[in-house]
Amino acid sequence: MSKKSYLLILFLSFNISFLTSCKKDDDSQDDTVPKRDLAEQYIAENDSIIEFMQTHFYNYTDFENIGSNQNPELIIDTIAGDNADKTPIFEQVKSIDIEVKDDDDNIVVHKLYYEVLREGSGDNPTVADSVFITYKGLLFDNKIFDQRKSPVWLEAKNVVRGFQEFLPKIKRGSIQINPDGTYEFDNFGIAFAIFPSGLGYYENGTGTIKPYSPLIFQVNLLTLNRTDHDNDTVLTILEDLDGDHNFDNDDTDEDGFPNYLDSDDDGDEILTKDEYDVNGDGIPDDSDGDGVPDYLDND
Ligand SMILES: [Ca+2]
Ligand SMILES: [Ca+2]
Ligand SMILES: [Ca+2]
Ligand SMILES: [Ca+2]
Repeated sequence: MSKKSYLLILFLSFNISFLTSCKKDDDSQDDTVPKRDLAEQYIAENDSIIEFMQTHFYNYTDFENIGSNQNPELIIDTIAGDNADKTPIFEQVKSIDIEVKDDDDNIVVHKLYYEVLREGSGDNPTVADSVFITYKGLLFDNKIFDQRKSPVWLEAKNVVRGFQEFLPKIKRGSIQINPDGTYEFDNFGIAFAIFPSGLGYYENGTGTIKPYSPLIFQVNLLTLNRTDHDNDTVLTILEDLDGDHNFDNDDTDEDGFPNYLDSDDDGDEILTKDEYDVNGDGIPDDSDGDGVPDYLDND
């Protein structure tokens, strides 16, 4: 693919909003249907995900010993008939635990199941980075609800929680430049994840996704960019001080701008970039030795 067409894709990707977790539009909600309890819904959905994984397999033989420039598509099917001897997904996946808050701020731990299909050759994104990906989204009835075969840039912090938390499990590839100046990505990470609606669209659904639907995604992670949204030299991932992967609830000087969008995080009128790491040793400066780095310390 040429550089020109990648630029076009970059431009088009600004319009991509499907994966974005949008807040609910009150006008479109049916108030007669109360929202389900998150803890109860999670237990029911996790049971159905486990049952699905015990009774289904994926085309794992297509991913054994794949070359660095092959990208098979994930196919999931029922274990039955000719496929009765296939290994169930349940025996192959790993899981991660993700804390989700319900409306009363109670934490309900959600399991996300995933499998890496090709390791990838580079480093991993964080939950704050921009990623250049192709992907496919599937429902349990095998219907594709979204697919990008041409790569798009997405910001991990702007997509649904399960997708955001899954991305750091995948490594990027390398760029191969051809003699004619075109380039392609090689040996990038390929993985899939299955997660409950508490990490997806929950009671809202969207498009062909019904409310309370678990989701399956295959992601090919071509490359990534580290983000520093406010250009204050502190990477966005480091501006999530409480580490909850929500970047909007960290606002040291309480000026209404979360730290990742604030070039003076402690409001002392010294720009963060001028007090974060002045001696350049890679460790945030702490002049008065009180344990609070200068850029977050307004005295
Ligand atoms: Ca920053
Ligand atoms: Ca946070
Ligand atoms: Ca900042
Ligand atoms: Ca400051």
